[in-house]
Amino acid sequence: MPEIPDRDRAREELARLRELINYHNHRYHVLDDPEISDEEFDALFRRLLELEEAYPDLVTPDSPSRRVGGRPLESFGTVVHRVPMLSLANAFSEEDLRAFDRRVRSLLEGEPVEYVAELKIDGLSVTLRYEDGVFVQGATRGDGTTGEDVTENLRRVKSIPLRLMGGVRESLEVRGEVYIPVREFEELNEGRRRAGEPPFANPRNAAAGSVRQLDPSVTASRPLDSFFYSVVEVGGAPVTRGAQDRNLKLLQNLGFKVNPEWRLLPDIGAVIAYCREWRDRRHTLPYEIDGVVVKVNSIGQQQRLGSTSSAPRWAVAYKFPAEERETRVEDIVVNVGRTGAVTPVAKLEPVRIAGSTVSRAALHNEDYVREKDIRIGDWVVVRKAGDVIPEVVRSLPERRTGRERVFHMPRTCPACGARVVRAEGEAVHRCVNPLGCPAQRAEGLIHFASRGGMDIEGMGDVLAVKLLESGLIRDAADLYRLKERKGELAGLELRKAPKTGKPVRLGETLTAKLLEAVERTKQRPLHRLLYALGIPFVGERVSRVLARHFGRIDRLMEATEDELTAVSEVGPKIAESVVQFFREPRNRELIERLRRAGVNMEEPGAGTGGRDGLGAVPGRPRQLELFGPGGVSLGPGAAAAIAGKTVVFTGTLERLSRREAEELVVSLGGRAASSVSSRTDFVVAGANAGSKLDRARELGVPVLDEEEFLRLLRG
Ligand code: 0OX
Repeated sequence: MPEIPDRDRAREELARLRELINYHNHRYHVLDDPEISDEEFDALFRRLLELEEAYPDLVTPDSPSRRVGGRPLESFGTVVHRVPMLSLANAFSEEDLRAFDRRVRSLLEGEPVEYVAELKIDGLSVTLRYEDGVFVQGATRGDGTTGEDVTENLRRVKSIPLRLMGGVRESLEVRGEVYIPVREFEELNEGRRRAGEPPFANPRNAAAGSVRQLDPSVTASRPLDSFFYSVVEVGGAPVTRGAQDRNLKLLQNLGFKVNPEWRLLPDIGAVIAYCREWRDRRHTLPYEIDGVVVKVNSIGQQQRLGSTSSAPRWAVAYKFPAEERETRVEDIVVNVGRTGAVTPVAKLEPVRIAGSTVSRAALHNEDYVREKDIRIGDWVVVRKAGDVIPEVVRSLPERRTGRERVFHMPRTCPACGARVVRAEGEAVHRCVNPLGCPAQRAEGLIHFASRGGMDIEGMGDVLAVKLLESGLIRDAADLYRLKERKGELAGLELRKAPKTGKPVRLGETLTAKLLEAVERTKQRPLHRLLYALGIPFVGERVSRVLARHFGRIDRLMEATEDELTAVSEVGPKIAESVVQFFREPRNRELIERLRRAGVNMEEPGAGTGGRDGLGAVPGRPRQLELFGPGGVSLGPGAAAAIAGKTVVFTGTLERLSRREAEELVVSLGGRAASSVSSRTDFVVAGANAGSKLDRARELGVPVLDEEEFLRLLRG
């Protein structure tokens, strides 16, 4: 081992080592073309660490040693973007691309236009600042105006240069995408599964989660990579000249990784051909893309085209159509739902579609299976409807071997053995044993306790099934008597421990929590109870309408079909279902037992009989028109606050149903999206918000609670 030299020599040697290590790092992580072995590289790195340990004051901000170690942060600081990080308008078809081109050319009054097409990397957008050639700050997109300071984490991404190549001294801001390649993503998840940690849903979530770690050493352990595509500021001034193709080359010369598939294209025809090509070839790439970004090449023209409040007019994101994949139907099983509906489900050979693995798809009913001619053992085409729900598009009879089997609905319920019948004119089969069927009772109880219903914290599917199986309860009303059987409840076996085989019991702490949670539900407003009862066709929205109109459950229980259909939004099907439900003696008995247990049966603030609520009363404007849906009052600034914004709701709101909230946003000119992305302007989180809230936090998307959202609307 060489000696530790004196300070001046150490300074010189360190400078040489930094340059050498940064050079070999670039060869390895950016160019994928190393010149030296890993052992040689490690030796250089060890020497750097040794000298820095001897002379800690000689550690510079661009030292490769700063890619390792580091202390966890308490929280991320915020960064106000000097140039806003705009989102992109979408194009979903070739016609949309042509419309984009027509608009661009008409705004540029017939000037010739060239386009740059780039793959749209499905990662996390980041912006980096360099001063005097050294990386000084990295931030997430956040809401486009303000992001999170993730400098220390981005320093751990090996393909991000800590010092720019070519001796650049001017300050610089560049933007790009941090992502995890598919193969590395799968390995990462495999490791997580082995360690008993929950796997990430897709590479993008994994990348976002890894960049948003407070402990930079966790980020360092994740296989993050990057591609850069924008130069936004040079020497403290926005870039207003030049061209995108030249900027991509510049980025490459500065040491950034630039996706090599970009093309300079002469017209929209060539752009469309490029989009088609990548639509079909996207799976040959080692990373995920969700489209193509098309940009006007000339920055001068970009400047003249300008931006709307949210997106540039000079760029568009072509989004690939829903991805379709072929896989095999391993089996068709049936599922017994809360209302006794027995529905077929295809068990599929697992296949990755649109960023997650699909192994099941609902087949709805027997006719659906017959019409699509889906057989057990068939090859089928599968896609995700709206990029979320897996569905079987069609079977591929040409790939049959003769060993496939036709599916038949079982004649008896797989959960209780009772008969399964299909009523005249109905598509679904039902188990005829609503009281005795454990599957129906379990589903009913799970629904009762669900978020939109009575929202019993801590009561998941497993516990619901165990409570029923053990005989501790027979139905939802028994939940309120559980406090009398505390001891038995605490001893309830949930499962066996995987290694020791010992029973895992609910225990006293969870028992106390569960009982408290059950107790709290007594105060829920009527609409939650109505939803929780699981009356067919009465979802969250209708429950609210009914609760507001009738005010008390007794009035609803006595309502006739005519009275019900007189309520706005209640059609004959709902009316018939409600009347039938309350005619049933066992349902009336259940409600009586809930009442005796102390469960609230009134809607706070509602009038009775439709004089005050949402009901359409002749001669009186409905609240909906005076206010927003759900009677939310709208101030003069409401439209200005919402118009053009993309909003995502998550969790349970108290004042509005999810649908009402979404309608409200749309009626004010905004967009209500179902999933959180970097293009979400803000998320409104109600009680028990789940993964969408996590995702919003990961991406730095602003989160409002219900009260703040209502305040925004009131102006
Ligand atoms: C990507 C990507 C994202 C520049 C101005 C609006 C969008 N995900 O790969 N964004 C952009 O461009 C910005 N380019 C890309 N290639």
